[in-house]
Amino acid sequence: MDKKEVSAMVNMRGVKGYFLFRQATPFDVTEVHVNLTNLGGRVGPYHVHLFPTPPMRSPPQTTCSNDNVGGHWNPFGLDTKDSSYPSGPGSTHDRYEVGDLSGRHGALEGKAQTDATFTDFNLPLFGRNSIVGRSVVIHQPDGVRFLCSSIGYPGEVHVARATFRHPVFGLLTERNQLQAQFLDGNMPMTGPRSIVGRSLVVHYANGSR
Ligand SMILES: [Cu+2]
Repeated sequence: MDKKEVSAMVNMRGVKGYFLFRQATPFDVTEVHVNLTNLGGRVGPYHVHLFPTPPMRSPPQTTCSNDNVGGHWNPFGLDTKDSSYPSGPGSTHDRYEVGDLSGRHGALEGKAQTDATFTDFNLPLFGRNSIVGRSVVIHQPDGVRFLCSSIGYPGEVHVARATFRHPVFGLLTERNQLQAQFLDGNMPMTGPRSIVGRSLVVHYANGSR
């Protein structure tokens, strides 16, 4: 099985940087690298949320809304309101929601920038609980959603952009990416976001079908 490396590029509200996630096999820990600049002390908690950001450009408050990216990724159904839920870092990683990155590793309160690496025992890039294809949301200290970015394969997106001038190669690359998403189990088959009964349309870069 190949090791996985995915990232979420951040470029919103003046904040620039990235989240990098690496996991060698499903049985290894995940390495998280967070690099963010120009935070200006404006943010605090951050999490993996359920869905990727929408493809159309819109203001951050719409892009990161609950309708678009959903709530925290919490496949084991932990209750953050329960008195046993850890109030900060220091507990074993299985006691936090999978998506609760700042719960396990500390929030960004008061920071102007960060460049940190964490080891995470509860952040799978493989299998049905994978975070691949979801999004990272950074909140203001008061909890309001501030910015967000999808978690994906940076190399493939780059290749797709580079090859869309040649329609045939563009289509092949797009198909590879869709297959990768299917393998990660990120296409919901049940619930309000289910893909069942919908259609798949592959567009050219200029928007034509
Ligand atoms: Cu969040």
